[in-house]
Amino acid sequence: MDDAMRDTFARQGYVVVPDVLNQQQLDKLNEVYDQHIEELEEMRSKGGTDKKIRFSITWRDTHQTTDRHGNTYVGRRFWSKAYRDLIDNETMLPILEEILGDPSWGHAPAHMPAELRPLFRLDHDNIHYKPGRKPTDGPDKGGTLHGGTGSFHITCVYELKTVGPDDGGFGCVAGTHKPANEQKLLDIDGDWRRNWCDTEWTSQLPNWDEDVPVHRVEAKAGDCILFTEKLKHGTIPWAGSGERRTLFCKYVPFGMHHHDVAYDTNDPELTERQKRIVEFSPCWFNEPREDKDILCDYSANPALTKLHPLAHVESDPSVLLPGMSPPHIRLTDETRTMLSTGGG
Ligand SMILES: O=C(O)CCC(=O)C(=O)O
Repeated sequence: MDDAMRDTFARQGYVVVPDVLNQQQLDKLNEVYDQHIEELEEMRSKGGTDKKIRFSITWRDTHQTTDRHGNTYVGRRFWSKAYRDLIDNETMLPILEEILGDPSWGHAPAHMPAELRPLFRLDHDNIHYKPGRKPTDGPDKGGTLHGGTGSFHITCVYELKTVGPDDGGFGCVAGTHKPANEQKLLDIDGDWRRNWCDTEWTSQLPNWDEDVPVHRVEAKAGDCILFTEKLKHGTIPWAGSGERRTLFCKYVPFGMHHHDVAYDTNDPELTERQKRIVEFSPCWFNEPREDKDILCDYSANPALTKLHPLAHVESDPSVLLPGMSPPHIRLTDETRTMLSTGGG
């Protein structure tokens, strides 16, 4: 990451990294994507599913997996080599290492030992598709704003087709990854989560604070929008005549649970580095979300909840870059009490 990119990311909470994927990579990704869209169209025509909704293409081959730490779960696989290669894309890898490894950005807990800092993890990934819009299509409401300053994951958004200025897709409220700006948004009267963007089908609240502008983010096929999930962001209704084909890879620092999709680390097609990035951490600085534990059976896998000996209740804010926020260390009340009283 050069200094200009670093400054942009620090100021806006996102940056567009140009030309991350070349034409050959795009062709390979799109070719496999085509096959899955065909399957989807078939399913939809049988099931009568609404054609206009935004959706994730989530189904994958899954396999019973036992990882290096002795945890057993059902793990998903990637569609093809082109998709596996996104896990550790050569351009994004050093950027991810820096932002998830250096606690000054507010993603890695300050108490994480230096040797663990480069060991970020792919927490989960999503694949989004929207068909090109036709004049006969009904309204599209897009999505609500979400994300918040206590988050600690960051996302690589790979565009497989160009997103033009009025097409829609990824949008955000620039700068709201910093608590002072987030507060300006929270102070706006009205339902700013829903009414954040002017489009044919949605409108922004008239009293919007201009200090926190909404950005509609354009990108060429092959660009990667990198954003921090501290930033308020959402989906702008799709108005493009072409398809939206977007891949989201969501990464967390070492030892931080977020959504915790399990991957099949025994997939022989993964390289050693890819395996390392998709496998669960051997011990943790926070604890799993109770509402997400359907993804992985933590009770059967105690190693998925084993705390790192240096786990703390809070991350020291003194290490942060100006204006940034520390990660929220999610812990059960019981663990908090245990750590606060010097146990463990
Ligand atoms: O690009 C988009 O549609 C927004 C994605 C989003 O909201 C997310 O990844 O959390």
